[in-house]
Amino acid sequence: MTEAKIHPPSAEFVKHAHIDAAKYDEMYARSVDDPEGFWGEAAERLDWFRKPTKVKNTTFDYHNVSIKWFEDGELNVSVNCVDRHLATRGDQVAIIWEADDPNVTRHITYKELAVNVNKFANIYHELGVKRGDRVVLYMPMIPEAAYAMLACTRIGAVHSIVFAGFSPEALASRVNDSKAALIVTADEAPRGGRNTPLKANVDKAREITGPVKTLVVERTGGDVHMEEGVDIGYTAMFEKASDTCEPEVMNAEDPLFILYTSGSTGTPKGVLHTTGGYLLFAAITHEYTFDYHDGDIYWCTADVGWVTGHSYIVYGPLANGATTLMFEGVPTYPDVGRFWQVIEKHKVNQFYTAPTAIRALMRHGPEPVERYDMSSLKVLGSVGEPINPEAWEWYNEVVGKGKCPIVDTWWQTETGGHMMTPLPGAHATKPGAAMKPFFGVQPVVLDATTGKEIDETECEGVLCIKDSWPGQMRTVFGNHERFINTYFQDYKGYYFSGDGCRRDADGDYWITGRVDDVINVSGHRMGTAEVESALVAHAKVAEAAVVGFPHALKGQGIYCYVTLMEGVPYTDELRDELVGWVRKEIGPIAKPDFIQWAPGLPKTRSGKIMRRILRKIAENDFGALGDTSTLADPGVVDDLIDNRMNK
Ligand code: 6R9
Repeated sequence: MTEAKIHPPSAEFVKHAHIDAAKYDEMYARSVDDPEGFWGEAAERLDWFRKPTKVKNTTFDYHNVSIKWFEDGELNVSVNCVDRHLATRGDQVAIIWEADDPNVTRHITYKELAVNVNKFANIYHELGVKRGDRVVLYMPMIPEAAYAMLACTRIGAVHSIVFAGFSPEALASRVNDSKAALIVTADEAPRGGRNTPLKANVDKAREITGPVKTLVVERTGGDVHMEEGVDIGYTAMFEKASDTCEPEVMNAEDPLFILYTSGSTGTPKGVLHTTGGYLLFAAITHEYTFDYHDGDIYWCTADVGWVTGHSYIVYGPLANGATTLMFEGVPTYPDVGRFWQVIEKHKVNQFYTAPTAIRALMRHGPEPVERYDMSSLKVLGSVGEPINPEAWEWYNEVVGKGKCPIVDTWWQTETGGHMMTPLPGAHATKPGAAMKPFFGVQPVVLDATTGKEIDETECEGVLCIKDSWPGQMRTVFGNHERFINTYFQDYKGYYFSGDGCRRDADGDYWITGRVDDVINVSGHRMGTAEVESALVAHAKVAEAAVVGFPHALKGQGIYCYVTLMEGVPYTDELRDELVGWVRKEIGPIAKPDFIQWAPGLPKTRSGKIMRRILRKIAENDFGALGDTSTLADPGVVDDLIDNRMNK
């Protein structure tokens, strides 16, 4: 392996940074040697109704996994993200909203945020939502999405956001699983000049779930069906709602939100985060990873439907009293310069996006970037998937002009916040490396077969975490056993991330991608099992196996092997129909890139599909199929290769 180019931060950057190299080393050592002391002090950055006297009470013991942080502390998230800033920064902008239409912008100050959140909370009360109830949000990227989240926290309700790109079917299964008391949506979601019919999707979802009360924010004013007694218009409620609502006193371990995410098996899991530890971890990582300073303008391009939007558009930045930019649109509308135009317009200082967006934009060359003034930028961030060195270099040179440290942040829905990332004033960066653990995070590399920790500095294996950190998920909603089996069973005593990683000779970490049956399509996580179960739900499909394959833009694409029912002919029309079917069942992000007809699938004698072989065939890598002798019928492999070649 040739050693990567190393990019140290400039002396000027280091001088103003919160954390330099020496401080990182000192703080990191303390965070793992004395977690109680480190996190106990860190917790002082939050406002507590009752300060915690206990800090950490956690065990990864397979038989009784239990994670509690600050367990006797009491606080309220909306107080931390809104009220406590009013005295010092009430007139400072909290949220800059940039609409899909480039001519529409809104600035919401902390004072205005407070009014909106309090009113929204009173609307919930009015609709009968109580502490502990689940509220599903199916929303466009509008400030009301942030109000809806914070208002839940104010009254102690638990939000569960469903990404607006998910289908009615996917929405229905999440509404049912969380037994939601209320859905909050909008009439339509404008994106890239087109409107997604959110309310109509809710109507379809309710054909499956039965009537669930729905609050409808009038985003476009488009014509939607409003059902008497079930659907409630937002504006009318808002106008008459009082702007003061007492915050609920929450225990640090009370549930804050559920977010469904894909795993290697079964339906998506409801990842549950709680109040104190999550908020602290989101806030501290936001400040240090982006080297956020008071007055900076910070922009994360994610959607609030993903964990990145939760932690790094809403909770982390607002807990820190930051100005956070919320963008409704897409990077290519009205043209491919949109990101850069927004950076110039709002003088963005920290910019956080995904490799898939960078790859899509770099295809258009430097010119669309050079049209705009990028001089406000100080730190660039990357998240969601491994960033290839070409995209990293382009991001560094064309966008950052070689002067902005790039923080490649590795983390997961389950981890609540950044787990490994360079800190911009402390570490030199290497294109494609997640570099160093964040404070309190103890990564270990395990040998996949023995499950033993590898001690050598330079190594490769599966990435596990040795001990708990405050932002860790606490359970799978309604299914603690599934939580234990998914994350603590394969490697006893550790949290298993599902990712592989390499540690280089300097001790820096490189994420190599998933080692399970999860694929990453444009930074979106998807279980191959979900796509398979959508396919076999089609009347003409007997069996399906789905794998990821390398895709130049999306990182990974979706490759499906499909066996049809006896006597059903393999036709191009049916192929198109199945592509459309999966799209409808799950949503556009799950649209298959390839469907290959498979008269048979390679299976072991015990009937297990050998995906390793299917992955190789999808990659056109027929030379490295490995041992096929354990297959029940080795002949199916030749058939699949023939089919692949003849496509
Ligand atoms: C935050 C988020 C988590 C999975 C994770 C890994 C991949 C995320 C990455 C990265 C390499 C990075 N991933 N960040 N891989 N480098 N900087 O994306 O959460 O949607 O739960 O996905 O994404 O495979 O396990 P989530």
